[in-house]
Amino acid sequence: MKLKALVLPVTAAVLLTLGAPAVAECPTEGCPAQTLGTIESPAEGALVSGYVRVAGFALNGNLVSNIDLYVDGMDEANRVTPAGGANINTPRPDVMQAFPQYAGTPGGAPGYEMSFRAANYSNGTHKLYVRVTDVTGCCYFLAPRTVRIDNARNQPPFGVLDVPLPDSSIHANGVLAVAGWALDDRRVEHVDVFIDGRLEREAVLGVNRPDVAAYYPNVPGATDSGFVIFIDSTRLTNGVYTLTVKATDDQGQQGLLATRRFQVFNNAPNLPPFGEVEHPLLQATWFGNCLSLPGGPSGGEIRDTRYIMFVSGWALDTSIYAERGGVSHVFLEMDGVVLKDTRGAFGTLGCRREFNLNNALVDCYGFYRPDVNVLYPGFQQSANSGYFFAVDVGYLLTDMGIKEGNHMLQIKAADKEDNVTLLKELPVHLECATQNLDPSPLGYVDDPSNYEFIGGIFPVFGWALDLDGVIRVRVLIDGVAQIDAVTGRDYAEYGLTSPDVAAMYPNYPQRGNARWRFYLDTTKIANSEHDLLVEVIDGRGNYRSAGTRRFIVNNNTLIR
Ligand SMILES: [Ca+2]
Ligand SMILES: [Ca+2]
Ligand SMILES: [Ca+2]
Repeated sequence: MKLKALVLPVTAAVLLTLGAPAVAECPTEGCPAQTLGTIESPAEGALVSGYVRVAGFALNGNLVSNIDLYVDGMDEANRVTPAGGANINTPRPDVMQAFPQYAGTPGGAPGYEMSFRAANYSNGTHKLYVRVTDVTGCCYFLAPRTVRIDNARNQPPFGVLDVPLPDSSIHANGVLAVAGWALDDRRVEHVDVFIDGRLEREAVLGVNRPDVAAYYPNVPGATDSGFVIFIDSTRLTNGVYTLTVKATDDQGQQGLLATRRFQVFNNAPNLPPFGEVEHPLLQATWFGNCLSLPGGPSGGEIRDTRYIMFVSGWALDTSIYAERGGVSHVFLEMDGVVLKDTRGAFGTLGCRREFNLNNALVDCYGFYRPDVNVLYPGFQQSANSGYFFAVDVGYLLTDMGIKEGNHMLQIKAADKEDNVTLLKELPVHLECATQNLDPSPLGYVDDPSNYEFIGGIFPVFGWALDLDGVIRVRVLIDGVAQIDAVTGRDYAEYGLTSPDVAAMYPNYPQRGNARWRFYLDTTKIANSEHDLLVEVIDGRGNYRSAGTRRFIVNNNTLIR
């Protein structure tokens, strides 16, 4: 039944393509005989205004290199898309289901999307033409579309709902993620999420979407057009629901972004917690003072405040019943052995004040996280979901008997009924700073965040410290040193203010000006997942890694 519903509109689209006009300038020799495709949006005869989204799919088996939009004619003068101005080769599982013979071919992701500005044309009837060019140079036009432009009309907001996918079910932790983007000819005022017709939540606006900006280049605000909200699905009984997302502009004009069916099937009354580990980065070096101070300044597990390593992030739990749901504690393990637990002995709250860190609260769960609260409204503890551990590596290496070298750090969260989730497993390297006379650098990447999608020339921000002093900070992508796209140097601009770093690491030189900036040209690296390694050259001339950040490049690349 579901398959049939998908096949019908696609088959109708093929029939439209057969009526497309032939184009003299495109070679036909050696080109695939069969082409498929259509302009799905706007619909035939649609009344349009503002920024008109033109989207559909095109397929001839080859990888598409370019898709161009023409208005009122097929000559070069009628072309409206700038070079690379269309988002192409996007996945369309529904189309692949209808045409399985193309699955696995280079052209197997046949979606496209672009836009034009209606105000550039007079009111009245206009014709849209879409030309598809593949990597072999073969090209063809899709059947044209007629639209009516009315520039006096306030355009309803438009956009795309990226998740949930159609007919999907909820993730195992019970969180329903709703995310996409919305644009308007004026300004998107709010985006509302409805479940079975009832307003559930207002989404958070302003999420960075460089990919949207790439194919809506002349829409102000496209860079920050993303929205997102997370909903606790355990508050819904198991079953099928309809999700509706609407955006409203500053004049009260409403636009429907999407309607989706999704299934709630929470197979246990109490699901495990979820969350994020923000510090440390992957493959960070953790170092400490291994000289056996008799008992240390306090006799406790924090002995040398110059070498404190931090672990931080947030954790939440879905819950229908307040007495059962909720995070009870977060704990750290090294190679499977518990190092620290926010729950103290006999189930008491382990949160404590550390004398050697100006009585700061450490090894705690429950720190104020307004950012998490905004994204996870209605979840228990979401305002106070932060956790924070302070680890003295010298104490681990001397008193706890852990050996220098590579280890696995595991950060876990448990709920009130002891359902445990591994939030993250991070390889870390432990060493004694006192043995090699080269204390390792400390560093962090503030932006991009973990697994963030970035594009274009992206300003990477972070900070770096070293007890020997920081001379240079270099950025390596997948092991290759990068050149700053603005300065042309092979190192970052260092010395920007960092009061937050100074507060955490009061004993380090340059702590107040430890931030760096590096303009990364992401167009020179492939559209995929990459590792960004921060390398510090210190005052002794040592080159050392300060940690790795994983991110995803998503550029609208043009292959002509
Ligand atoms: Ca509008
Ligand atoms: Ca739970
Ligand atoms: Ca050093």
